[in-house]
Amino acid sequence: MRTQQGTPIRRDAYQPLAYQVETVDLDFVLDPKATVVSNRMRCVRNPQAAAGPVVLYGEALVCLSVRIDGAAPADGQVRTVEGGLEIDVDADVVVLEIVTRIDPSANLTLSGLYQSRGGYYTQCEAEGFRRITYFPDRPDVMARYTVRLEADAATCPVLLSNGNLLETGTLPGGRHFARWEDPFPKPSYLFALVAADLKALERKVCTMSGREVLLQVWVEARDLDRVGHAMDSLVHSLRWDEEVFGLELDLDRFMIVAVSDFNMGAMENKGLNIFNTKYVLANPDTGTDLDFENVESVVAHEYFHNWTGNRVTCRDWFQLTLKEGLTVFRDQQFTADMMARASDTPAAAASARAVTRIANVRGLRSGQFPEDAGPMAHPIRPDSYQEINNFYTATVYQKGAEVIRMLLTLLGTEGFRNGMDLYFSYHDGQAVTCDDFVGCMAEANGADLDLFMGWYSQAGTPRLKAVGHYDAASRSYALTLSQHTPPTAGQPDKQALHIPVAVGLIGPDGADLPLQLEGEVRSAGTTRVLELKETSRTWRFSGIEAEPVPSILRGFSAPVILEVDEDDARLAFRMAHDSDPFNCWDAAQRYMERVVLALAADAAAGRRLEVPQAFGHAFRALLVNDRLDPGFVAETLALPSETYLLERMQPADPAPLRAALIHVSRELGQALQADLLTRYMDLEVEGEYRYHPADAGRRSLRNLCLRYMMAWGGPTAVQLASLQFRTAGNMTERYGALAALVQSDAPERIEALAAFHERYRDDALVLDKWFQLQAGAWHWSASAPSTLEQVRALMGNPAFSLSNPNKVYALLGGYFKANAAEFHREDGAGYAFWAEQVIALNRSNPQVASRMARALEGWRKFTPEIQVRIRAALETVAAEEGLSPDVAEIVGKALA
Ligand code: B3K
Ligand code: ZN
Repeated sequence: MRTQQGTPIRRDAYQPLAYQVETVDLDFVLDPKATVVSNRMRCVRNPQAAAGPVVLYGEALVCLSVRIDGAAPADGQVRTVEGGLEIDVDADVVVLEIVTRIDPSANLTLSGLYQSRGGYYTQCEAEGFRRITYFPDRPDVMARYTVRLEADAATCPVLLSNGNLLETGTLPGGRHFARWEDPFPKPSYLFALVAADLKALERKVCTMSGREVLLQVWVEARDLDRVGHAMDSLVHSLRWDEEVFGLELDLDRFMIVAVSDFNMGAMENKGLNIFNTKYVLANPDTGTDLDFENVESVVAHEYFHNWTGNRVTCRDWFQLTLKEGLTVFRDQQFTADMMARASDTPAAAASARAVTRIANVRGLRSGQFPEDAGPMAHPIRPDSYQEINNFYTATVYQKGAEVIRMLLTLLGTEGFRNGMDLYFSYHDGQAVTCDDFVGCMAEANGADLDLFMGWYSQAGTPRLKAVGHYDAASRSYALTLSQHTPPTAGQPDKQALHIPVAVGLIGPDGADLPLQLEGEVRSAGTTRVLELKETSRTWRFSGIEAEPVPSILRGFSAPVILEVDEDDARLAFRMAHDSDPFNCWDAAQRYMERVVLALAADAAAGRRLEVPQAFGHAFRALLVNDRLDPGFVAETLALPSETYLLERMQPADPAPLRAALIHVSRELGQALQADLLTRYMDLEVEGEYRYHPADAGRRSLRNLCLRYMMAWGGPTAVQLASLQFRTAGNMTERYGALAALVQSDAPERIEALAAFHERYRDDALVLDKWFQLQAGAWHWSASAPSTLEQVRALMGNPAFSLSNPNKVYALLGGYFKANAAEFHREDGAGYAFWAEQVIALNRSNPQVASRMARALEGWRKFTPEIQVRIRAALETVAAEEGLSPDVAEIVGKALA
């Protein structure tokens, strides 16, 4: 049933199962070491499938008994096969009763049923349900569930599962039980249970059709003062989905539960979302503006899955982007709308939207572009995998969302909504494919999207080249767009894709020109979407009085790398005049990238580093422009991420890149000391903390000014940072000051880190920030201790634990993934440490181990000397006995 380990599972091998499950009745007698699960399934032959046995997957289960239609199985009727059981059945309908035993306390994988701080929690996506009971654990098996839970009443007073509560009661021996029923058929990956000592914040709201629903956010009692924002976010999400997509909550009760030990962000189990505490808990004293924003968007994301994922689900895991790309797109739109709605003026709203879009694209460029350029490159709908958990990727999620956004761009708001409506009208209650989704978009709009499907099958980031030519005699401007996608692992040949390219032309005075394409009778608008469907095509704009400056790919209308020949002066011009805020930001990023990479080349060659004066001027012009929204200015003045720059540097070399980044920061800090200080002083936010885009923008720019000041150094910067640290009224200011102080080697650095630790010593989530900040610390001065030594020392801190994913992501992830120059140190000690930790994690939690392993997958972009050292570390891990499929796939592909 399961192919041998190491052999990939292929998308084109999909076959429906011979037997589906109609109803499941589960009974859990919860016990830390010996939980007994009784499972009664009514299985029905699938007339569309080839004949075959009932296929039940199972992993880490002790089978206690099997009964078939109430009787013991005949000899040979039940076969144990690799990965589960097969049962031969003649009838069209059969009732199977299977009792198994599991050990939640020993389950460190955090997949299936496990324990966290004394409670019981589940995580079933993608294939965790088979670690709870034998089941056809595939998303195309949708069944109706009832669940009975029984546990110790003192330690687990709260018993939750999907759907509606039917009954509760007490039992002898200090035990109690609850019965739940989920009225909606669902795939097993959406099953959940929670049995723990929790308290709920509750709210009742009316849905659009006037039904009253109960919303609950369950947390440990001590955290109740931090759940208000999550509850508000849930209410906002519910309203937004009603208003924007006409989608209503379909249950009488919707629950969110927070748990400290969780592999990822959150999980959309039907009616019972389970969240990492990181994405539920936030109050001004413990959460930054970014935390507030993340809570809001993750709550929204999981809530939106109720329709895009749960009501309509995936036929198989290759279709993952069907629900993830679409739901990320929906949460991005929600965040942009929320930010805009909270803004005080239309200009502020536009700016807030741009800031959201910029954050999306920053994430794509630093997270997805490297993936597309490395050994894990895959289309948003992969063709094969060895371990599905490795495919919850930036490509499936973030690039998947960009693909949906392109559909919106091509079809318009109304056309897109019509496509969504058609999708639900055809497929509600079904498990479907990406073709079904795009088919609805095409049908609802009479559009031809055949070529567009290439985005689902082709891996790699397309290069879009733009070349313009102005002809003064005919007063016309010709714009030629060409596309080319470099080969990716296993996909040497690429075809042309359907790319929407939003374009504007800026006149010499900085104003957008009205656009009239050759053959049109009049001009229309100042931004036009050109649809590139071939390798290359030229568009001609007429009535252009003087040579314009083109602004290509406005709003980042496609997930491509834009190649356009622009000199520094033209970039500075666009920074000052591009009416598209995204492209204005992008011009600044391109300018910074060019300056930093040139300096890195100088550093590598041992030349003197000099920042061009014009760059300082362009930077200053943005810094002092108080007509611009501070949040937007903060985005434009923040250097491109090191991860993204490493991707752009050929060959990648972290040490000179870091030297260049430090040099640029110092030079800007010095040249602009006075302006930075003025801005810093002016941007202080008075009054009580509120999570609001305007305030968040001011705090963000103010903290950035502080970091530039600190980069240059000097006692004023240290004093200001210390003062901000000591007097901060909220976490955004406190953490911002700490992040600045960590750049210095003044005694205040140590004092602040100690004070922060002391204040939050019992607060796991805040301590994660403390770990992460130190793991990501740059080496600003020769006297600072090495980060690796610090990370090793921090692993000994009593608050650190390898079995808590948040701690691993903060400390080890902070070092491996967000501190390139320190991790790639010349002596290779960073890699030895990486191999040691990946091997240790592989034994307990393969999913977390695999995430850490991925830190080195892009190793072939580095210099030959660096590659030699990394190869040795990869080979050490590859040679390890008992490697999980998760880690084996990553290192195997990296070395292939
Ligand atoms: N669907 C889950 C992710 C499950 C990951 C399993 N390894 C969260 C989300 O995307 O909403
Ligand atoms: Zn999701």
